[in-house]
Amino acid sequence: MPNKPLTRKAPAPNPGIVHLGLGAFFRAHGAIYTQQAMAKAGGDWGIIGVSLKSPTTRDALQPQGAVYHALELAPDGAELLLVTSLNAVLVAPEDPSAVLAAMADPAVKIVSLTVTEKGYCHHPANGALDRNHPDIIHDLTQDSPQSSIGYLTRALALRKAAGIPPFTVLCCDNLPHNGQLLRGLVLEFAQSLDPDLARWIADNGAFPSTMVDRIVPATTDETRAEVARLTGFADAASVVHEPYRQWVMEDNFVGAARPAWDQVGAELVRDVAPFEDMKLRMLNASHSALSYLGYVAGHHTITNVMADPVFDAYAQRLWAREIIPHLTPPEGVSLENYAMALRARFKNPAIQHRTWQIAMDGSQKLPQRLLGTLRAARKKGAEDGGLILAVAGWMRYTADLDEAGDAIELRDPMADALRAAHSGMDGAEAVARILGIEAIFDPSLADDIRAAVTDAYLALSRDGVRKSLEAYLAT
Ligand code: CS2
Repeated sequence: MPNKPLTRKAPAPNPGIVHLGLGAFFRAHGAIYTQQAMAKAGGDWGIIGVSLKSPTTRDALQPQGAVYHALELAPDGAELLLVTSLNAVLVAPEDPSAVLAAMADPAVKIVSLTVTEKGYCHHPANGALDRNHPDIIHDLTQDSPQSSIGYLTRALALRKAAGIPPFTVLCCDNLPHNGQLLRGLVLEFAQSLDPDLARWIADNGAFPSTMVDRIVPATTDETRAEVARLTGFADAASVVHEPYRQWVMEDNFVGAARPAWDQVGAELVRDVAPFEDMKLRMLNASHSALSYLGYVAGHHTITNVMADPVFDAYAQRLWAREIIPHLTPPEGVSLENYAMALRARFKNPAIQHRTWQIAMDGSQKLPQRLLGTLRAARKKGAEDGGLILAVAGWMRYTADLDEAGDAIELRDPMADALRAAHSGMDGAEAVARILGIEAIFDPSLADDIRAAVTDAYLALSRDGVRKSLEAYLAT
């Protein structure tokens, strides 16, 4: 029997949120929390989703009334949810003024974002606005924006002009102090447009920091086929995710206006920093380390990497001896238990999370995931061989070929600079050149780790990943 077309049965909820960056992560995380919060406590919190680049998600969602299935995959079974919290989907480049109008609508109280690290047009090493970024150059001179910073600031200007309060800006990307960081970027951009606007945003705006967590691999044809098999519907926009989820946010919203996320499992706290440090430096750090080293060694998914005892032991030692000692746990949380839970999540055989996907955009991820911990370890003269291997593993991944001799598909906004660093260079020279990229490495840290990273890089290139990990584990 052919699959039925998916349609919306009940009316879409009235909008209260605009979300920039309608990828699989938000559809499997924030959109579900919001749906549950509306079901529990009511409120007009329908979400206008905005794709900043491509029409693909809109083209998938629109014909089915912006509803889709989320498939939760546990080691021992699957569970389906029909997600109905989206109100509409816009594609920014097709009609920037429609996006600005939605953001300037007084009914909209929150603009949330998952635009990935590189979507903030900032310098990863120090968080400053990248004024040479083509989108920022464009957005400072043209009314119709391209970047998320441009959209936020121009929409806030419209609200100021209309005499309505700003929306709360809710950053949901894996960046340290993400709210504070985004506030700084928006204020810097606004200052260049109009200092009065910058002052108004500083005085009236809110940029709560958040920690978001759920493993959401990219949807594939196989997962779409599985959703069709389970539901009987052809759903072009389904997402898959693990059972675990966490959302911790600073309780700082303009006019205290927000969905009752706290009634459906989100934690509203005064200080997000310990949660975000724990997540970025444990989950994301090991995710990146395992992805670079695993990818080069020929492992396609995190589950496969973790099924290899050498990688499993590497991850455990990294958490226990090189990361946890430099963290302050959130109150009541055991970091050892958190590590054990991570290990189980990474081993979930139902989740096919590709190392290639996680390895993407390393230049934007390294500082907050690995380099902060490395700096702390160096300062104390603490053990850091696993962190060094992770950094060297990333550099190895930016070289041409993996260990099987296949071309590495490097995806990174700095790919050209990284490739150039390797071109015609021997290993030590390539490492020195990459460590010289100041947008990633602060120069004093680069000097401090040069010798160790060079040794690790040469060992990885000469002996291979597995042998290098074995040698590390033997020390
Ligand atoms: C991953 C994250 O792709 C990546 O870089 O480390 O997307 C990770 O799966 C999430 O942060 C989990 O919450």
